[in-house]
Amino acid sequence: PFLEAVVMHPTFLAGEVTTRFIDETPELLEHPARRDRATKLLKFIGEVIVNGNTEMKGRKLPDTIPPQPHAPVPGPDLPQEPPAGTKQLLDELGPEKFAEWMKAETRLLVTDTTLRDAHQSLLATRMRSFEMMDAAPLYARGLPQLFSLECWGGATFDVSMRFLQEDPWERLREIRRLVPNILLQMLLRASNAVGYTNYPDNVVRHFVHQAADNGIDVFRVFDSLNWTENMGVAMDAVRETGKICEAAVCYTGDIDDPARHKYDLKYYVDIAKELERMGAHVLGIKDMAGVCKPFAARKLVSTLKEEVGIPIHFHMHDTSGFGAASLLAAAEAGVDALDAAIDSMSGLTSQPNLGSLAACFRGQTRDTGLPAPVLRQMSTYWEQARRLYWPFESDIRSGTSDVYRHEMPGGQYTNLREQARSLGIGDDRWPEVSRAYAEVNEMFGDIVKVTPTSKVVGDMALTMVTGGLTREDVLSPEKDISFPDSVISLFRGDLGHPPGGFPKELQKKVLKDEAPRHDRPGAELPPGDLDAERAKLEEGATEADLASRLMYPQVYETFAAHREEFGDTSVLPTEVFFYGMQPGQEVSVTLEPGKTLVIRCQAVGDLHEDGSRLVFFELNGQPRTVRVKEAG
Ligand code: 3PY
Ligand code: ZN
Repeated sequence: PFLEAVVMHPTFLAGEVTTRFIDETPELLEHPARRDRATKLLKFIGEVIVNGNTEMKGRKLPDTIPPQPHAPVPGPDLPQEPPAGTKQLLDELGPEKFAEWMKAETRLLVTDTTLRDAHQSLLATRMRSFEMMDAAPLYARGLPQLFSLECWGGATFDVSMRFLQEDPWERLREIRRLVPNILLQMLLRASNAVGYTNYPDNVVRHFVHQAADNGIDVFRVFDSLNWTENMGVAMDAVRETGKICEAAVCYTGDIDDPARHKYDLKYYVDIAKELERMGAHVLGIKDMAGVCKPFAARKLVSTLKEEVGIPIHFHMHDTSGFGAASLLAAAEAGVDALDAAIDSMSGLTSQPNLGSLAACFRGQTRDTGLPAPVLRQMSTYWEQARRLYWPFESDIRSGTSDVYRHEMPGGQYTNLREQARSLGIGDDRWPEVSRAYAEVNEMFGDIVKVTPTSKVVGDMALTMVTGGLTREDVLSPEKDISFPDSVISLFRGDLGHPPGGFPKELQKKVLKDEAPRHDRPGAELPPGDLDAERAKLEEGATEADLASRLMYPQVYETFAAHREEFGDTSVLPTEVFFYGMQPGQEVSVTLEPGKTLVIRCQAVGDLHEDGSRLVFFELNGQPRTVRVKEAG
């Protein structure tokens, strides 16, 4: 690297080297590790300047690059140190007594979903840790009344490694460090952990323990078919850690619609009781699509309050535009905790509005205790930060009652629209996709649709629309259909079993001669060989890294290679990470507390014959040059 630094130096490149070159260029002798990190980061920034961030390929870019907002500074009226919050209460009481406390609490408890579900549902899960860490101190000092911060799990694990080149574990540890007082919550897909398929039991257990060790306090556990048998391993593992096991029943259908009798009130009560029996500390109602209408929410919550002894936490999406009415109904029916997202990250396919929820209850018996000025400050920050993610925004402008027909989860809706667009199905044909989605659900026997089953239904809907297939075509024994692999896997029972099984005729057609499985996949799968996988890790890797590898072997490898080549790019401000730098622009980059680089982009050179360009920087006042091959 030293020699490389010499030969890449602009003075050297300009052919002006004298014997005193090394003496006159002291930055070459900087601390090698830091120097190496800086060099790698400059290489990455150079790449983005010349070739763009690969994440932005094919996306419409904003006309002007949005500036990086300043981190919100906690006001002088706030305490200097994070005051004690729910985290201290859990540490003191343990999960059982904590659940008792929740039930006895008059305040409406609120989970802020901004750092997980809100951006998963609005911005294709692309929010980087950078903005999260900027906001974290204000959460800790200004909003210690929150029940929890949902900040991890679901799709964020995969997306952070795959698309943002960030280590999800580092994100978690940093949030924990900066927010020591509020419960940190994750979404765990039971046997599917944070993936799209069932994992062996020992892999799920290992993952849960790592999550708890690295900072998670509340695990919201759900199964994508509401098959409680598939939730036991994950729930037991959470209970072993001493953290809060919030087992969730996914809400689908309509308890008030006699035509959807499969999902009647009794269905939910039975599952809730079973989850309580299995050891849940808290019962989650997970309305992933946002189809629990206000009257249903009132009936469901009041009935469950009578039928189960554990506190109830209600989660929904605002896709219909009517979400707030359901939250209000749930609150009036005695729900213990609700999910909402900071104002500027709320609404549409995200959660209902947290600031307005707090305002609505202010001065009432169930006042949330959340202060309006801090909520406003937080919302202003996220409004500015959100502009950086403009290329990931979807084009929807309003709530839609169509959600009651298609029942797509909030996190899937915009993704599927984008997937459809990429297959040449324009927005004008979206109603066909939404109708096909509803039809597929019926053909599949009216199933719960949430990751990963929702993805399977989406795959089949797109197959029908692109192939011009009707429902009769799909069901007809005569017509040959090439089913997506995910559909074959679902019908084989790889994700578990819906109540009453899949429709037999269609199952036969999908599986041809293959017999479906009847067991629980996690029990049948051979245990993961943790020792063998550990041995494949690079030196210095941790158990958390092992968990990443076990979840996503290929994604982890690619991520590790990126780290090797460019270092930890999560330290770069988002404006630089996504959009590169303009000549004359200067940014400071904090490598770690107390170690800051000042990077200035000086100029971008002409295209050389070999297809490369030189990018000229100043690093802490010293010239640095990076050569970047222009992508073809
Ligand atoms: C996920 O599993 O990621 C979800 O958000 C489901 O709603
Ligand atoms: Zn959700």
